[in-house]
Parts: sequence; C-alpha cells; structure tokens
Amino acid sequence: MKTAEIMANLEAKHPGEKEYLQAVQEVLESIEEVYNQHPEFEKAKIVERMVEPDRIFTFRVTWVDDKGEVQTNLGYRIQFNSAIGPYKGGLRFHKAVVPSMLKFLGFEQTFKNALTTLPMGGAKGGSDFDPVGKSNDEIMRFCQAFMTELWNCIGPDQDIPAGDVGVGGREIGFLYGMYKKLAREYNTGVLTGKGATWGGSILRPEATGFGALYFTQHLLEKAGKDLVGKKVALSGFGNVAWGAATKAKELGAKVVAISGPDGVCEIPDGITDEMINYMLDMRASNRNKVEDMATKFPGKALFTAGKKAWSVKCDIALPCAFQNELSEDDAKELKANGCWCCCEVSNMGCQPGAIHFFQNNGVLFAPGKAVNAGGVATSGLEMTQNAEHISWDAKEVDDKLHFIMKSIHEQCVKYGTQADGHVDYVKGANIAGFMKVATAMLEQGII
Ligand code: 2IT
Repeated sequence: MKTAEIMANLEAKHPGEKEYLQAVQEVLESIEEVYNQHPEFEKAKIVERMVEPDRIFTFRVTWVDDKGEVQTNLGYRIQFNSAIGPYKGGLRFHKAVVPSMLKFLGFEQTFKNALTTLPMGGAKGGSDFDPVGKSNDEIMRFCQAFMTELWNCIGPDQDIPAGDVGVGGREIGFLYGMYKKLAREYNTGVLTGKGATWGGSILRPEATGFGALYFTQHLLEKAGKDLVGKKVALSGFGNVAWGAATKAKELGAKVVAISGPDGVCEIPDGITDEMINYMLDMRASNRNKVEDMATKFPGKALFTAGKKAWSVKCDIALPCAFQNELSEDDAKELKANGCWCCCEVSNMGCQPGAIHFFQNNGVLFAPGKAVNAGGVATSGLEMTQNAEHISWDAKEVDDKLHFIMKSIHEQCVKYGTQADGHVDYVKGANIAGFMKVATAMLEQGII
C-alpha cells in the first residue's frame, strides 16, 4: 500500500482538514501489513475508495432566537460508507463543527460500526450551532429548522441519525417531531436515542459509558488486573461521562475526577450517586460548566479552573469528552502520577503523541472505536426493537451489550496480538473493522 501517496492525494482534495487526515493516517498505519497480504484489495482500490465519504449534504439552517433575531447556522450529513448496512451515526451540535470534524467522525464510525457485529454502515452529521446558553425553546426551534433540510436525506432503512456531543434525548425528540410532520412517516426507527415511551431502547442513554466499562473490564482481565478500588479520572460531565461514572462506581472503582471546558473537579472521596445524578442537571442547564458540581457539593468536589482531569492522580484515565483532549504532555503527567491504563471513550480523544507515549511506556491503551462502540451498538439494538415493534427489558439489552463488548474485545485480541504476546488494541480494532468493511466492498463490486 502506498500510504504516503494516498495521504498526499487526500490532503490535496481536503486541504487543511486536520482531524480527518489524522484519523485516516492512524488507520492506514495499522492496516498496512495486512493490506499488503491481500492483492485483491489493492486491485479494487479498496483503501482509496474507503477513505472518501459516499456523499455529503451541506445545508443552511435558519431559525429565530428568543430575542426575535434571525440566526443562521450550517448543517451537514456525511454518509460515509454503506458496505455493511444503512448509514448510521450521530449528530453533533457544537460551535467548532466543520466538515473535517464530521469526516473524521464518519470515517471512524464506519470501522466502529463494523466492530459491533451488527449490520450498520457509517455516517455522521451535525451543525456549528452552539447549544451553550440556549433556552429550551431555542433548542427546539433550531432542531425543527435543522430537520426541515435533513428529513429527505434519511430514513429507517437509509440513514439513521442519533445523538452525539450537544444532541441527547431532548434534541432527538424535537428532531423526530419535525421529521414525522414533514415525511408523513411514523416509523420511529429513523432516529435512535429516542424517549423510552416512543421507541427508545432501555439503556441507550447509559450504553456508551456502560459499554466502555465492560470493555475496560475485559482489557483489565486479560492483563491480570481488575477495577475494584482503582482510582478513575474521567473528562467531561455529559451523557457519556455520566454512564461511565455510573458503571465505574457500580463495579467498585472510585471516580476521583470529572472535568469541563472551564476546569476540573477533584472528588477525593469518590463520586456519589447524588453527584452522578447532578451531572444530568448540569448537561440540561446548557451552562457547560463543571464548576457547578463544586458549588452544589462544597468540600466534596474541589474545582480548579483551567486544569484537566489528567492532572489528578489516578490508576485509570477515561477521556469522555472531545477529540484530541489528551495530549502527549497529559499522557506524561498521567504516567508520572501512577496511571497505568487509558481507555479512550471519546472519539479520537488522545492525540497521536499520547497514544505512542502510552504504548511505549507500558500504559495499557485501547482506542475509542472499540471502547465506545456500545453506544452505537445499542442504537442498533434500538433499530431491531423498532423493526420488530417490541421493546426488550433492561436485562435483555444489557446482556446483548455485554456480549457485543466481549466480542469487540475478542476481535481486538485476534487481530492485535503481537509476536511478544501483548495486545496492540489500536491495530486490533483497526484491522478487525477494516477486514469486515473491505471484504463487503470487494464482494459488492466496483461501485
Ligand atoms: O460516536 C458514536 O458512536 C455516537 N455518537 C453514537 C452514534 C449512534 O448512532 O448511536
């Protein structure tokens, strides 16, 4: 495989799209050896086709704020790859959303979805709409305006969006309300992450965080370790961090830090159930401040402005917020403070320098596309329940989520075990995902 040439071509077509190029580079580095053993892939130009999205929709979203002023944002849906099923992936509402971010997320999603064992292709979408400081009414008007453009790009068998950063159950409700009005289609399976009374799967809100902790358990078990009594530092306080904190505590770990864009809250005695519940209020408030936790629980949650969760002494680091949130310097600080494991829960949460540092310094590391796949996997389970017009109970969903995370771990071990016996989870996840998508593309001909 001519990695340098492929990267140069991609850069020429997508100049300056840093996150996108970073994600592709990481995957190509991992799969090069396996790819070269399959001349049929080379002949069909599988990689050259796989790195480009199938199609991109870009649209203007105009809405009126509470002051009566007209606001304009950009909206996108990137349908990345449909080799193994209909397009599937979240919507991100964040002020920093640009095509590069959504292309990297759609690319990653393709491999992640392949790992889940379920038949889902990869997609991502979103808007540069900034939910911070917006009222509930403004969120509703924006979601409605966004859907007036998105509705005819999606469908329960074509493309099934869900939440991501800035899009949770509330937003999915507003989006679906407008979808059914415009499409006159009443199949709730067009979106996942819905409310529990109208087709949403039990445990979908918890699934990304729960799945991440199940994966972490398997990884620790393989390394002869466990979670009990271990100190966990996690970043963020949104839906993913909330699910991760809930399950980490339940499994006997002690969550000693959460963080936000404003700084970190250290929780020396470990997070309590009350604090975990309060994370939901913090997210719903749209204030985007982790300091609120310290104000609510004085003396128990200690806020430091401008610091990251990675400055807090821990055994296990769980990035749960945003891409590139953990730098090489952060990795060095973590290691110096005794951290020996990092499971990436956010998509591409660690910078390449951080990953290399962990891997070269004996810190167990697993990438987001394996660790966080429980979220989209449970979206897949929601689609199945919708298609069958039934809902499963919590045990059924949790058992299936467990099975899927175990299977993802096994795929990483199968494809990532190195000559000396240690598991390279980055290689394992990338090769396993790639082999599935590449095989499907090959079998479907040159399209
Ligand atoms: O990054 C992700 O996997 C998600 N935001 C979830 C996507 C989904 O379709 O549930």
